[in-house]
Formats: sequence, C-alpha cells, structure tokens
Amino acid sequence: MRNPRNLVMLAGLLVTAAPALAHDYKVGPIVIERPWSRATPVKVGGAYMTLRNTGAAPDRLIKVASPAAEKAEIHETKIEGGTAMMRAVGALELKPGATVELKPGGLHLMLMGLERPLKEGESLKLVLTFEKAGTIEVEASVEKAGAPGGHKH
Ligand SMILES: [Cu+2]
Repeated sequence: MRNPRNLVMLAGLLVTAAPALAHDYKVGPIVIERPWSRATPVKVGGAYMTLRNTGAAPDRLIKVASPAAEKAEIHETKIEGGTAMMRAVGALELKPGATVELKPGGLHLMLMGLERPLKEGESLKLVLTFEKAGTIEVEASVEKAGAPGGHKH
C-alpha cells in the first residue's frame, strides 16, 4: 500500500541521513578546497584543507576559530630527532598563485577544548580570517579516525 505521507517521511529521513558533502569555498581571491577533519575520541582534533590564492596580491590566514572548540590554532608539524613535534604558527602566508595544503603530518588547524568528540559523518564549523580577503565560515566534513590526507592525484 502506498501512503503518500509515508513517502514524505521517508524522503525527510534520507535527507537527514545524507553524509555531509565536501565543499569548496571562496572569499575574495582565496579558495578553500575540501575542508575536512577526523573523528577523534578526545576533545582535541585537527582540521585540514587546501588553500589557494588566485589573486595578484599576497594574503595571510591570520586567525582560525570554531564555535565547537574553545581554542583553535594554526600548527605545523616538524620531525625533530625522529619525533613529530607540533608548534603554533602565528599566520600562514599565501603568496599570489600559491597553493598551501593542510594535511595530517604537516600544516593543520588544531582545535582544542572541543565541546565533544568528533564523530564520522558530522560536520564541523570553522571560521577562517584572512588579512585582506576577510572572514569566511566553512564546514569541514568529519571523516573516520585515521583517515589519510585527502585524495591527491
Ligand atoms: Cu597540532
């Protein structure tokens, strides 16, 4: 038996259950490609994306934040004496035409004091502020724990 009301309800469920889609974003000449994060059992997480400056002037990522975290920082990872060490970088330079990849084991955004652990399939709001291009809010899709960095070809 086909009850149109049941069909409507089913359609609603399908929409809610659809995984968060990876999006690209643009603010001024800055393109933010495929922001993503990883599921984490703790209240600290990383966020990754590719930043491209398609403009003719240099710009800098100067501030990062997330409504889901107490604190967010730009970090770089360096191998020192065989150990991966992370340190906060004040700002990220984006020269004209530059592509900067934030990925596990390299540059990343560090989220501290998450209000709760991140689960696969969720999306995480990030607020990125560029010195010249301004501020943009992006949604990072949360992938499974231990997911390798992006899908580079
Ligand atoms: Cu870090």
